[in-house]
Amino acid sequence: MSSFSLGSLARRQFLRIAAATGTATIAARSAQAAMPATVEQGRKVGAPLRPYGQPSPYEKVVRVSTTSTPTQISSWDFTPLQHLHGIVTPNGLFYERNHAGIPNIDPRTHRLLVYGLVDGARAFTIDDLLRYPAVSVIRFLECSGNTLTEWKKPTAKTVQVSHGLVSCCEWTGVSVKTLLQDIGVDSKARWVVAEGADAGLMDRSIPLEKMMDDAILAYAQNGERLRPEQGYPLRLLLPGFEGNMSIKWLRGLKLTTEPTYSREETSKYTDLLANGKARAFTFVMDPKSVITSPSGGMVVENKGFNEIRGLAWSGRGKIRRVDVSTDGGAKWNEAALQEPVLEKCLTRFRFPWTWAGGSAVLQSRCVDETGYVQPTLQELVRVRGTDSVYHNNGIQSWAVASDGAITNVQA
Ligand SMILES: Nc1nc2c(c(=O)[nH]1)N[C@H]1C(S)=C(S)[C@@H](COP(=O)(O)O)O[C@H]1N2
Ligand SMILES: [Mo]
Repeated sequence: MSSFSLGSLARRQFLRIAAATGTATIAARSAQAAMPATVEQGRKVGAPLRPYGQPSPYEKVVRVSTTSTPTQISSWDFTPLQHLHGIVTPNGLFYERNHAGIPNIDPRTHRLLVYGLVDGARAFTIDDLLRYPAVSVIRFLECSGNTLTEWKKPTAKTVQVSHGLVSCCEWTGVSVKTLLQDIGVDSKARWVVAEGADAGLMDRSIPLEKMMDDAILAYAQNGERLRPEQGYPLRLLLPGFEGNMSIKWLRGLKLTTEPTYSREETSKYTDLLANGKARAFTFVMDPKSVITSPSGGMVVENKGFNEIRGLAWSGRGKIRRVDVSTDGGAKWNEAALQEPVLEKCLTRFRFPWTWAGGSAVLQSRCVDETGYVQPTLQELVRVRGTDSVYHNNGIQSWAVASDGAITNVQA
């Protein structure tokens, strides 16, 4: 038995090739460079290089915007969840929620001002922030208004419109903790007011504890600098908290003793209960899941094997388990979770379903690592009433008719 290293194997292969062709490699290479490109006869030459790639012209997957705003001043559009794969949302399909349009910000003149209860206010340029140690995490972002149309009756035709105000990407930036520790925080500080530079005057009070835990000053998403829609050149990212608090086009962080009670945390982004009181500061996005395929507007074409696919996420941590029902919640079956299963991140689940051809009601229900079980809509309504706008994480039902057509129902 002879043993040899990888190096000697490669060398032997090289010698064999050189012997077979009877030429020295160097000579062959220079002859190749002088030759024009060869085109197989009868074949059309393909498209030239592009400096920035685009999807295939056969793929028509796009965001769709809401029809319930009268102007584009306040606007939102939905991620096409039913057409995506895996857990990462491509940058061009990340959902958008803009209260006053997308500002055009020159990163050379933009500043982040950190002031209030700190050891000396400081203004940072984007280049300053790029010099700090960087962190990257894959985290979902969900508008707490996601699924707001579904409180009273099934309304959205597709999962894109019922659940598409959630997206997930790899965010890169500076952890807020690193920056605040560098500046020095006054021991009296408890809250941080984050301020946006758009015309919408978005400001939200965030517990200092959250800021020192896992908040990020993000300047990049999925490997490239933020898209203007996502807050270019800088946004706050508060993993697991309602999307509204992840202030885009971030220009200010003010450290205070008390929350500010801004418009966005009093008149808006509170949850009116049936007794006339409102829940306020409902920061964390509770566990939620939805079947994305097959889902509303689709048609199940084949009897027999169909894979049920969906997404689950929790603002409290990792998804521990997802169950799928095909009979409106009478019987539940455990779905497989696709790795990686990360905290505060979309988790893909799959369930092998054999459709016999009759009618069915498809549902998914998730449990996170804290043991929280996703409620039915009825359970949620019992506690919250139907005057709430935000934080609808109820179980979604899709009815499959005997012809395979799928519609949004409440089961
Ligand atoms: N400055 C600013 N920040 C903002 C908003 C905004 O309109 N202006 N919208 C908020 C809301 S309601 C949500 S849900 C998220 C949406 O982030 P996205 O557009 O990147 O998906 O940004 C939040 N941050
Ligand atoms: Mo939002």
